[in-house]
Amino acid sequence: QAIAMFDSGVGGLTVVKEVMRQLPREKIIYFGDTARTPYGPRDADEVRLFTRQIVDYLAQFDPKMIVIACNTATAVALEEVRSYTTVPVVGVIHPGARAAISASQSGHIGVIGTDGTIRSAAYESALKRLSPHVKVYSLACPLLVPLVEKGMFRDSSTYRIVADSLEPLKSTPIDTLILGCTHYPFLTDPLQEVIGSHIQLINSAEETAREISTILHDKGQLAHEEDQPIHQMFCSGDPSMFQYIAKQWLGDQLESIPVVWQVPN
Ligand code: DGN
Repeated sequence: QAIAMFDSGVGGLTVVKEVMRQLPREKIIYFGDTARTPYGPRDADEVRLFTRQIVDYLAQFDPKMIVIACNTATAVALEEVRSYTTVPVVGVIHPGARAAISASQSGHIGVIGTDGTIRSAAYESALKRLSPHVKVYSLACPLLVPLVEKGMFRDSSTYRIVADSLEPLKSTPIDTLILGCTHYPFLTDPLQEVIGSHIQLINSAEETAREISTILHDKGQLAHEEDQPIHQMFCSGDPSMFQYIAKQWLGDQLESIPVVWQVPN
């Protein structure tokens, strides 16, 4: 049985990479909704509808777990997905919040994400539940996801857009910045350069993969040592850019692991 993961596009591949690293025996079935990206500007009901369609699509593979590798969908649909599925459902917001709380010394934490994620205030509530006195500085950066979907990770215009987007955080006392969108780790270099090396960037993938591992371990469902997974990747739009980005990002792992590329109808 596989771990089913999805995102509005290529962003969730940042979580896939970490799951492949921590749990190399697990089979992954990934769906990127590249035809309908970005989810950030859409209203919550529409994101919940798309999420339901993708979860229904993934159900045909009888996965042992569903990972919502998208902050926007986690923010508005996690509880609902849990209500209509029987397998464990993992989101990316609580793991990211946990990682930020343990990383921050000052308790001043920045969060960047899509409009939808920031509007939902899901990080703020998750952070405050873990540590009530923490101060949260939230900022929507709607221009960043389209750059990633176009594969523009280090272009000079990317640096300019990242600098303009982060400007409002420059005057805050944050020591930690949560990348509250799974697309943003693709932009780690420009983000770190613009915000400064004194600020720690938090990518929720590592902590999310740990949570996946703990749940599977506790349920006795971890893959066996001898399993050789063949991953399956799907996208709803043109697969060429998706495939190009996935190969760039997952490079090393893909050399040793065969991947089946498919586009659902
Ligand atoms: N990767 C998604 C997230 O983590 O919120 C967002 C993408 C989007 O569709 N804007």
